[in-house]
Amino acid sequence: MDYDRFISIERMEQATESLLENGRKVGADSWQQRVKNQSPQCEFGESGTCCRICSMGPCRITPKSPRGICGCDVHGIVGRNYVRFTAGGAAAHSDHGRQIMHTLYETKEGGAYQIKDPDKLKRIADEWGVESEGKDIYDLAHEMAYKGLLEYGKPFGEQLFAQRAPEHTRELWEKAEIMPRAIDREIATSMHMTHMGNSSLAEALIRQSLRTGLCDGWGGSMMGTEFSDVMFGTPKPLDTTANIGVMERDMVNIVVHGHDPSVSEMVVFYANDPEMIALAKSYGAKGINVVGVCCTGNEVAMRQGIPMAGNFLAQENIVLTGACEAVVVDVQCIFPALGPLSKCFHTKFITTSPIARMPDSEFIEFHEATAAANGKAIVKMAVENYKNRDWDLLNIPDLKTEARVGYSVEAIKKCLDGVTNSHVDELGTLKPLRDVVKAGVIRGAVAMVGCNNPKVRPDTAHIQLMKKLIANDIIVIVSGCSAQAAAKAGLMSLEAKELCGEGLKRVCELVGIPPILHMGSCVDISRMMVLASDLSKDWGVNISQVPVVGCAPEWMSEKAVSIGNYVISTGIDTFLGVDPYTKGSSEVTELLQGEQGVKDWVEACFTVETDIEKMGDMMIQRIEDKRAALCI
Ligand code: BF8
Ligand code: SF4
Repeated sequence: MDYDRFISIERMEQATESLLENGRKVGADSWQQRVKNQSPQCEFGESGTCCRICSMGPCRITPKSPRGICGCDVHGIVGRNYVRFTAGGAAAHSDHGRQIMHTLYETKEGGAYQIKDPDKLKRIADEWGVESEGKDIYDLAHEMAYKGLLEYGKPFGEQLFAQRAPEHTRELWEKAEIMPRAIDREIATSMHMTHMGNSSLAEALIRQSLRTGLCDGWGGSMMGTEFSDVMFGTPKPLDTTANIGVMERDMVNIVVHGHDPSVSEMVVFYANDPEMIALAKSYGAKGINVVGVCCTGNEVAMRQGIPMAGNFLAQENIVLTGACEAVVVDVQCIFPALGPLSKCFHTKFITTSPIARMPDSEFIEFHEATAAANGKAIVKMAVENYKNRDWDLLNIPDLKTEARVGYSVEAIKKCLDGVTNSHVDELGTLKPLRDVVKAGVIRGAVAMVGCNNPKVRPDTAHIQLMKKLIANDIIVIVSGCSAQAAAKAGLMSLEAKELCGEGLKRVCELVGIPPILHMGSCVDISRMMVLASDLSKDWGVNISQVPVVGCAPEWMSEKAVSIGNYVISTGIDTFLGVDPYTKGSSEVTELLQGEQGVKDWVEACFTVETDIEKMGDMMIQRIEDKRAALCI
């Protein structure tokens, strides 16, 4: 199959339509149909004004009934719902981080999990005050894993990684009383505060939301990212492919989906095992093709060059091709619909985590200690399923793009350093980036993140905004499903420089980068925090002054709310395309979006805007305002 330079939304939609047609032949359900079944959606839920925290409720706030049975007003109800939304997201991200720390604890010489980036481990040990000199690298890994796990429940003190933030940011956190403590404590406090008969003061609830977000972004997520790099390698630029056409007609297709790379790394390893490849050939396949969906897809794309088959709302499409031997999932963002859907085809739906158990799946429990055997069993099950394919149902749309991925902070510094020869230290420097932004060759940066949501025409907001921003010389850094939207459209190829303004185009040519930089999965938004923090220190200005904004135009998950809280707490204005169920309270809306709340505490706030063109204009304006304030 040839590669497409760029793929339009319309072509992707036509492909989806042909896949849905495939599904109709076998009586498959679809999210498109379920959206119709669920419409109209509940307005109380949407505005955040329904409380069912105790069984005197549910209480719904209307002009006729302005208080719940306990007397809680609308601001308390909306605020409590918002804290719980955040806590759910922080718990998910941080538990993923915890899993990574357990995997780190299982590393050993010659074992299933090893240390691929020992220098990074030593650097973090140094930051955490752990002596690494003269220690066996695996002893150090185990010591660091133990110390990292204590970050979840230590009785006193703040998150160790919070020390990375600039002095000024830390002062703001102290003053606002949002410095993140132990991760489990912030999540438990959020649940406790919102129990019936506790906090109903909106301001206190929003402060706790920020603090809980921070324990995720500068705690659990950051550990997830940093120690995944230590074990699986710190991403460097590499080429891969994207969109549904990465499924191969004559190969065993295994889709890895979810978030935790501990599982997918093993699947990728055994898909390359000569014994497994020989087995696949014995069934008539040409080999084994592993492709990724959602953030697991990002993880293995960034480190192994595994093709990215699709993002959140494309997950059913993968099965609908009829070419999928197995969908192997770990945790988060997995549609329970995949169970019944896989039954309409020959696909094996393999769940692996006790955290994500689903009906109609085959459960192969994945343990760090037995990872190799588990990984091999999964690949074998997929290979043996090739013979059950119904060739009449095969429909792989002809859509495939090229993408360059792998821009960790380390990789970005190295790329920039290579151009200027301003070799400062072995880790490189952000000075060239600062200089081109100062000179106005690049006007600024947008960190675009988050999901798809049927409330927004899938991928349109991501793609439309990215095109507008790069045309205006604004570089875009991406993660999660936003990254995959870019890759599917071809915006992550070097060719995408043709869509840029003159300044950004020159930089892309000189440095040899695409204008949209893939920084990884959603836990990797912590990379963006480190980048912003390093840039601000290098520049000698506060993070809130750097011409950078955040954006989640199609977000849907609790994790995205947690992310939003830590991104604004870090000093980065953030634009949302979907309201976080807060519009029912003028007080909560003012705290999150106005001048008097979070803006005052942490120098950044949210803007909610559903008109995409308008949102793009507002982000460009915000970047220009920040430039003007810096007199650049
Ligand atoms: O953590 S962007 S749909 S896959 S929540 Fe989920 Fe959203 Fe995708 Fe990754 Ni992030
Ligand atoms: Fe109703 Fe108050 Fe109970 Fe919520 S906590 S359900 S508002 S009585």
